[in-house]
Amino acid sequence: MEKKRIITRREAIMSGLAAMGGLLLPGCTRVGQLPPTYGNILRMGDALTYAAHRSLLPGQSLVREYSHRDISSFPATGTLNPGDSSRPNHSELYAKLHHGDFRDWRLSVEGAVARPGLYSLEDLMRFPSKKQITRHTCEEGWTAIAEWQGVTVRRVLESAGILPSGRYVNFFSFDGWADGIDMFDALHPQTILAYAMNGKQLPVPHGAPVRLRLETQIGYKSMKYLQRMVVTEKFDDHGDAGSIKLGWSWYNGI
Ligand SMILES: Nc1nc2c(c(=O)[nH]1)N[C@H]1C(S)=C(S)[C@@H](COP(=O)(O)O)O[C@H]1N2
Ligand SMILES: [Mo]
Repeated sequence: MEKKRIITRREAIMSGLAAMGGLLLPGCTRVGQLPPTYGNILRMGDALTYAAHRSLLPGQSLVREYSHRDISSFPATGTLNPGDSSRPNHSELYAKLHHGDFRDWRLSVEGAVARPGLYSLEDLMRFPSKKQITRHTCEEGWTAIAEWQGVTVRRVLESAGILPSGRYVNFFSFDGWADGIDMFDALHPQTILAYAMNGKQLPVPHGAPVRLRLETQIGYKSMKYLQRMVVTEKFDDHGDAGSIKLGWSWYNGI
């Protein structure tokens, strides 16, 4: 990992801009103000929120950050341990990695990047780290505030070198989830791969060893138990593994 040529900030910004240009340039045949789920009648609401967020809000506006005294209790929901053998589709690999304190865990960064690679927890921790105290909003109606620490997705993508054709960043987890975000949200300064919560190593129920924190969208977009991060040119709803089949919006900005 260390031997890799680190992409310059300028190169990263240029390729990021090229990627965003595909989304945002008016008059471009690639749809700008419509989410990639446009055309699906069940997803009509997405078009409105996506259009509003992508055209009315200033580029990359930050979500509110809180102070330490605002930190609240935080329930863990959904999958609480992908390696739990009582789960129907439990992951033996996850159980093994957990047993080894995640020393052998690697995040695979793939797809439309110049330098695909495997990143250990140590590799991710070697990047500049970012802390943020934010409010999580679950679609079930509860919210909670915690401090998250990690590396920006942007920094990791800079290291891997996003190809100009990359427009989406897709995530895959040990509990079988697959989901994607557009390059605009991926490069957002508060979009991080979090390895710590409230000053401690990320607990297993909250997504150890590394989860996404996507502060610009609703809770289910912050994928826990990350295994792969894949840059693609084309939108993918990930079929049965994706959230759309559950009736959940692909884009759910807050
Ligand atoms: N891999 C994975 N990611 C996930 C989930 C899950 O079950 N599996 N649940 C989602 C939902 S609905 C929410 S609200 C948050 C919950 O995070 P928490 O368990 O840390 O509260 O994670 C999201 N990410
Ligand atoms: Mo949720």
